[in-house]
Amino acid sequence: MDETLFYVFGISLVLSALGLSALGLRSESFPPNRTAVAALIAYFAALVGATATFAVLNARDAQHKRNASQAEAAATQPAPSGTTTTGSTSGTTTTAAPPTGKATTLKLAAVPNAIKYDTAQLSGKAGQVTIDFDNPSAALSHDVCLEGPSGAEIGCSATVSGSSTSLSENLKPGKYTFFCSVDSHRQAGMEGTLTVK
Ligand SMILES: [Cu+2]
Repeated sequence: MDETLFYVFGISLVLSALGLSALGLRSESFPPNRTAVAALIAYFAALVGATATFAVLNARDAQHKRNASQAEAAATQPAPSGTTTTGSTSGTTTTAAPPTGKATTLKLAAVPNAIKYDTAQLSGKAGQVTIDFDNPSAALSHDVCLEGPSGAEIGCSATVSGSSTSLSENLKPGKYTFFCSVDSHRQAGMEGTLTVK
């Protein structure tokens, strides 16, 4: 909306009113006839109407601009940190929180005919953790035992050769050690770390 139009009509109205009153005060014969009166009335009515119209349009335009800039500001502004943090945190928590009692099953195997596991790193979620252990060597017996973060032994699977077994324990978050308790297999390096989150 062009604001100058509003001022043009407004100023014209004021000047016309001043000119008309000057004419009316000076001249006895003014207005000269009915047609002139009607024309003057129409002229003023048009000017007043136009001025009012543009005043309204300008006001509406300004309001729109205010609304737009407010909306823009709201969009640009980072959403209230409280809301964002709460939203994302609760979302993450729902997915990442260790639901107590959720079972994890891990695979572990002995390297054939060696005093060695196939991995030194296992990880699982807090709750019931089961280690499925496979020992393919018929001539070498192995088992899998768990030691807690404090170094206390938690439990051992059966000792197997050429077959599988499993060890299942309810574990809290922490770092555990899994190892083979047969002979001096652990000392030979048959151990690893189980990380529970
Ligand atoms: Cu062993």
